Amino acid sequence: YRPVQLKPLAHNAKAIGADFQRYLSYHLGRFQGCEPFYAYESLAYTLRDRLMVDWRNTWDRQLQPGSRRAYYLSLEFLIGRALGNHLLNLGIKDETHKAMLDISEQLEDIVDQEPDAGLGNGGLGRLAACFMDSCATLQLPVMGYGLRYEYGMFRQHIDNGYQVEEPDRWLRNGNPWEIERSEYGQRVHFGGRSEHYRDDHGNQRARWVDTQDVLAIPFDMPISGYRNKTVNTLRLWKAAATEEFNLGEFNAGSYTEAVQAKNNAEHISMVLYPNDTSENGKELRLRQQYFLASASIKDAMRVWEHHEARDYRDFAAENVFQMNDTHPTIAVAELMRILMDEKNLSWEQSWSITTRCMAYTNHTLLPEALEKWPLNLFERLLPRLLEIIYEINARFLRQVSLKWPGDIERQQRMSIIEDGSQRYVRMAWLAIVGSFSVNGVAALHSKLLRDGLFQDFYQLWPEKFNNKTNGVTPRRWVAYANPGMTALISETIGDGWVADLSQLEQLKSYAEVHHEAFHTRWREVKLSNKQRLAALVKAECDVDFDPTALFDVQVKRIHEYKRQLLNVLHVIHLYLRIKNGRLENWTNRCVLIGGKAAPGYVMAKRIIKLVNNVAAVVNSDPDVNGRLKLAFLPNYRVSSMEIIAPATDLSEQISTAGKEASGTGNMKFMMNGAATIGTYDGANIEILDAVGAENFFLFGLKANEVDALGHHYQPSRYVDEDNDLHDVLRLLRSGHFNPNEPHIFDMILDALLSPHDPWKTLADFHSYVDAQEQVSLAWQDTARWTRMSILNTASSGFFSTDRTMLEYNREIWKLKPGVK
Ligand code: DL6
Repeated sequence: YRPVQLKPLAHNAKAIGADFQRYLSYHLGRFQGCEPFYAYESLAYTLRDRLMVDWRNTWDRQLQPGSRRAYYLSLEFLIGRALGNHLLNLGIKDETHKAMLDISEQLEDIVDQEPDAGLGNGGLGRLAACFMDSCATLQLPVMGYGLRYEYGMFRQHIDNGYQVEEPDRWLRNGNPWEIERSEYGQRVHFGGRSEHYRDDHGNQRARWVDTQDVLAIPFDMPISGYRNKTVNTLRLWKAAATEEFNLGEFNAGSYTEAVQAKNNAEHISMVLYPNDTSENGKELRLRQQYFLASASIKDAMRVWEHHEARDYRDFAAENVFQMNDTHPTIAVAELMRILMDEKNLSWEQSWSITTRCMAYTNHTLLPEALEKWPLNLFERLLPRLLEIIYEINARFLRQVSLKWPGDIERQQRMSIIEDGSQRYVRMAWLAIVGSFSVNGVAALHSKLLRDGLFQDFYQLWPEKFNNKTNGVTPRRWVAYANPGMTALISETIGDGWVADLSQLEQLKSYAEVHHEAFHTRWREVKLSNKQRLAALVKAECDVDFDPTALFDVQVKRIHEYKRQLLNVLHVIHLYLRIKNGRLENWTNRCVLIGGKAAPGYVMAKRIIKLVNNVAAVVNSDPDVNGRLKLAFLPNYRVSSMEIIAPATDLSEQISTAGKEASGTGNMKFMMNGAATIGTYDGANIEILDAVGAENFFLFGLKANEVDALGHHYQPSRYVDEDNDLHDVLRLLRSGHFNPNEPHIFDMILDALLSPHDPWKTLADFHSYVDAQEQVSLAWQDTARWTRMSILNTASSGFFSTDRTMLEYNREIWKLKPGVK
């Protein structure tokens, strides 16, 4: 059929209102006064229509022959809500607001109906979502590939202080943003065996036979750029049973088995693994990883072949795959398999293509998070892939032995196959060997990779290694989440900063105290954001936060290395000061902690219980009298951070140095004018450099000092030398916070006092308390604090994912940005 010329739809309130009404009545069959969710759905369709022309044009543009594209392969995309973001990007928030008012609807209420797309655990997944936003804004031809989990990150509620998990059926009412494209479904193979044969030319070949196949069905989500007529695509795969999968059993008369087989296939995309470090050894997880890698590579090849026969030797010139952590790195072996077994290329040709297409990002230094798969599982599930990995490894180890003849230990260390009573495939090693680029996500992290975890590989291929410091998108995290500050900044320096965050530098001169009017407005905006957060805390935790107090916030996954415990110890210390009448230089504080614990992570769950129990005591003690509040915010997610970040005064980034790869929450807070109290870790270091030491509360051991302490660590020494710490631990041990549940916090005390505590929490206590004292003093000088807050925002330009994506593009992807 002939391509139709699509006309852009009008952006005025009248047209938006009319389309909204049409969707509500004629499409959804709902009428005014219906459940508010349908208003959201109608408005989402109304907006999606307004993205469609640009979506299609972007796609056509990016498909031009000879154009190079990048694919971001990620098991997680923590995108959150879409409606408000598209309104911002299209620049039609005011008209839409008016259209809704005209029919007696409040836009804010409608926006609130959208469930968060929680398709990720934390930083790694949220980073992928920010990258997508920036690529669209920079008009880079980048497509995201992920999984369309039926159940995203679990919902958390608190019962008697304990975390309780509930499934997140975010698709219950459908997802108006997605478009199913079953015509582009792919078959993904599992099981079976490999068969070796000679082709017509007498060449030795292999094929994968007797497989059990699963269908991958793509669902596309639009990713709009900021006011630039560009809409990129996030393609999420859903698993479905093939026809024969069902029919085989069905014809044999066993209906139940037929349904079972269908369920098994569909399980693959059923649920996100709720772990922020890797889940080793779980068959379903490996199935998910291969399912994503295989479907996405096949799809990228289909797109590339688009109408014409292509010579695969050109593939690497036009396609690059960025692998988000080790999760999708089976893609290395899958691309090899397809090129050799299906496109009939030789090993050498296939390897040359693969190693020019693949790039790998590492996101963690924690050794327990390095994925490895038991060989027997691999063999059963992906036998042909394992053969290929063996061959990659054999050829690679030959290279190692040429460089370091006779160094057997090094060969063992570097082997993709880990030997021992149980043998494993080391996915990070496969990723490094198969990629032309390997990057960490902050300067310190990349250095520690080169000097530690990946040292052998760095010595072999120094040119592969590079750093790409993370960022966050200023559209969602400032322009959308903080409209008050956005208006003030734009009135002051113009609105160019939204798409070029380095322009925030111009705010630096306004930080000086003589800009009184600006300072006053800055504080007013913060105060109103704090009122909004206080309302949320009241609604969710029934705790009263006084917006004039210091808002001290730590929200992130609960993990021992992130040291929420250190924060709680400090709160107990402040509580004891109040009880003991030590109120010199007192600053009233509201401390907010939020985050989810992996369901199987017992210690993390106990830390949540501790926060809640300490909160109950502190908040109800009349002696405290408003000087200190503590709340645990349940179900921390993207949409709650949109309220939290703009309202925060003090950002807690207190991980054990050398353990947090980068952190990105730290950047969201900084952009919104919070000062950081933090260790010399991850991107904190770059934040400190950008804003200056006088505007950052640094404390604690450095990474090399943590290492040096190693086996000599004696936590009891710190307790003996510090009365404050001694008193805090004594109160905790006394059962003061758990009178009805004796000993439940013993495990926490034991961990803190163990010489084997890898997180060295007690070693940093004293220095943390001192830094918090400095915070309290700084807060009391309102002009100084305001200046510091403005300077944090003004210095945050570097932490835009626009900068990060430009670096990826300049040094790794080498794509040509599209034009409007
Ligand atoms: O790079 C994004 C994000 C970093 O900011 C965090 O510091 C880091 O912990 C996180 N890494 C992971 C790795 N999980 N696994 N495997 O989530 O990545």
